[in-house]
Amino acid sequence: MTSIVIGSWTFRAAGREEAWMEAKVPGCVHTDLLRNGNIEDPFYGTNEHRLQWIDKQDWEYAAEFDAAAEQLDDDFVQLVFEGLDTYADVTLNGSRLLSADNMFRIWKAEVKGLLKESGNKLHIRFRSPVNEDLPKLERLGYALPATNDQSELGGLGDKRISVFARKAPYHYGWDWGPRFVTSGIWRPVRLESWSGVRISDLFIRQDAVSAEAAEVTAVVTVEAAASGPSTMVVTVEGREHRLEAELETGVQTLELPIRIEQPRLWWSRGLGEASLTEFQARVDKQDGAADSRTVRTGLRSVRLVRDRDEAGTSFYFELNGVAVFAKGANHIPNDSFVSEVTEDRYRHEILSAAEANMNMLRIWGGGIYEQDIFYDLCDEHGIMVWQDFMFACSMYPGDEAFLDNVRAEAEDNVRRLRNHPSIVLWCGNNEIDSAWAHYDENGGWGWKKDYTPEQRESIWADYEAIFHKLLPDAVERLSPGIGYWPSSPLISLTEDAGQHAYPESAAGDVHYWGVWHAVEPFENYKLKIGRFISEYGFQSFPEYRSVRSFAEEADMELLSTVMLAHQKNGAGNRLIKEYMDMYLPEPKDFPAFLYESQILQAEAMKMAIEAHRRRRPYCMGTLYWQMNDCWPVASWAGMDYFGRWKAMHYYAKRSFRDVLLSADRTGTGIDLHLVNDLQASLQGTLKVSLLDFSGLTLAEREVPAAAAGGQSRLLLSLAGEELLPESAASDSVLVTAELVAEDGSLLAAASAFLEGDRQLALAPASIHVEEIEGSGGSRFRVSASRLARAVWLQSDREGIFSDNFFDLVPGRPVTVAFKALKPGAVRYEAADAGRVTASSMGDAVKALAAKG
Ligand code: BMA
Repeated sequence: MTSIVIGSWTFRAAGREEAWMEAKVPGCVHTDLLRNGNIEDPFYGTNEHRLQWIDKQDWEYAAEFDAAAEQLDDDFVQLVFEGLDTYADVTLNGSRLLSADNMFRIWKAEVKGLLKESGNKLHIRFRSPVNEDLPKLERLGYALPATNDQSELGGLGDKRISVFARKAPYHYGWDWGPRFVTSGIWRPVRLESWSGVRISDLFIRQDAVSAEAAEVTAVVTVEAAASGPSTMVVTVEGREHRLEAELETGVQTLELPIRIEQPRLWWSRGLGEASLTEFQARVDKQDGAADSRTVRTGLRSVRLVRDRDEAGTSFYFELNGVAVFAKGANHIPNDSFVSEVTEDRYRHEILSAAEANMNMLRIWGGGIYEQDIFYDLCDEHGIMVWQDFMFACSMYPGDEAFLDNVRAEAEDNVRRLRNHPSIVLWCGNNEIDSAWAHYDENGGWGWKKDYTPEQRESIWADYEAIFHKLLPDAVERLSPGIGYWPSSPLISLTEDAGQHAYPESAAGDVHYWGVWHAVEPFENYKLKIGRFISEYGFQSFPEYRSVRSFAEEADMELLSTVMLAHQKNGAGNRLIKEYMDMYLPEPKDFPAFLYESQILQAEAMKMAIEAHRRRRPYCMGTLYWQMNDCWPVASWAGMDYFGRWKAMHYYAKRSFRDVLLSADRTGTGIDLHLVNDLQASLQGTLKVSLLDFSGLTLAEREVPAAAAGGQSRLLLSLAGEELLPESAASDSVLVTAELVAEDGSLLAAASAFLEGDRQLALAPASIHVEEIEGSGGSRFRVSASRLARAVWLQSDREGIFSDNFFDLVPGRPVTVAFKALKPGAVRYEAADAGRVTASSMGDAVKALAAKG
């Protein structure tokens, strides 16, 4: 098969006869307009509001290309469009090829008869998604709920039309994302040709995998120009497996069972190597035609276990027979303009997940089915993927054309992604079952109230057709063995009120938003624990440097127009302030406020993550909302749009460690827990100290400590006199705990204060950062003469520290390393941090600044 990419394109507004401008494909209209200097940076200030005209307009893209002689001679020639966003009419040399209506599908057209040797003219007209879908709303006669669709901002009043388009839902705005309803060619366009025979798909179906043997079937889709005898050989790990087959003209599937003894298994990070195995299939026809194709997969068995137990029903992933505690976050697209996400940005994201000890990411249903590289990286780094289909927080139409479109979308994507060992679950949608709450009159988000009983039944029937029938059928047919979960969150499909999840459900997965949306205290994270918590979160601001990318100095206040434009969750900025007044000392200025907002978020998430992990095995998964951002904004993300780790990402790295010592301030004292996510058991000594803020040891204690593989246990409860001798003041002491192995190595550490941050006797820091000689600016010794709370190290180069936002105890200096991603590299490498400065909470507090 020969394949060339059609790479050189121009574009212009349709129907205006303006000059053609250079376009970048893959790309979209917004970024093409920006590159040509026709619009200003969409992310800057309030520019978003002025760019809403773009989606009311049709756009045209054109390319001229030559076809290689051998392609013209081939039996079959196809144009393959991997992604057209969204309503597109395509012509080649004036002849109509196809009309597309789904961003998530792969579109193909036979072009053999139309192709010339040179000067082929490919033309795509993108019809405005707004003009296209408004009539569909008219025709339906009533609106469908679409909570996050920012139609007003788009100038459409209350006409929320996102649900009619098979297009990334977040393009229409979300509670962390701007409204940029793009159009364009968002994935490559290729000219593909072949003669004789070709392998158009190779699927390694994993029928039964264990440590003894992997029984797989190579499912090979073969297209033949003519019938005739052939030999297929599948090579894996140097061994050839053969099948003689009589091919028919056209498309057929050949299946070849293969047994691999003692396979190298694919494990998620923390449990073992993420070993990958390559399979090559080759078909040789007796008439001389031949083709081959290679795929990479990981051999593993995976199962979503939902078994009844004394507490309810379990919900966990079993990988190669081992129960896995899932640790990670929810992923959204890395950019409002998805084709702007370079491979290095993907590398940074997935490496950041692995570096922070995660083993799972949920690709949330309001974005896109991700690019191949996302899954490749997850495969390589042992990050399991919970894959939503792209439906979120809305009800969808269910007419036949819509269903057919969704079916084709599901087939394209499940087929494209099914060799990735990282994908452990397909999930129908985000939050729709619980938002509509069909069987609970007063449940859900109040959507049902707007509809007559007939309308309700019809809307729900449409829902069931997609999420209880069409999507599970596609997964079962195309990726057998991988679990399907209809909606997140959900208890189970009981078809009664018991179906819809609530935060304390003892079955299914839960989303807990009482903290944040319902302004409940952080401490409720310790109470509202489900079997698998697939969402919970707390907002913060990006750091000062990132805020300055969209705001001027004059905009730097919480309720300025620009800061509010970069906060998409109505009450968000006020909520951050409210919680800060509850938990942290008042910051001295706006930069200090930004910093404290990050500590606030990090402390909230630490409380949640560790509470979830301590409840293992009742709870077996914790995925916070949200991993990343699609533009610079105040949001629940742990790393900002520029990939800069917020305090939260560093905190998550500590709280997700496979061996965790967790210090829980209970109200009466401090409990020390040990959580062991490893398969092997642990043994050691727990060394506990009480220190004052000058570093003086006030009390010490040692107890033996052990935990079996996969166990969480309470090691020690400290209270009363034992915790705090009369001579000491609770506002200026901390408890440190270390788990030390028999050979003296440190297995885990934790610390806790006896009071909240508002009560602590903090002081401005005098932190000493000393570069370690010979480290080329990549390693530092950090020390303080008095306790420094939440020490923030800042470098003037981009990169990550091995640790940051930590409490620094006098007499206990720490060494930190600085690493960065080299372009094209697959891991972080030691790098020169440039100038490094350090500050702490004591420097941010208003009362202390006034004194100083
Ligand atoms: C959950 C997510 C998103 C949303 C987030 C914060 O509901 O599924 O829809 O962005 O909460 O509100």
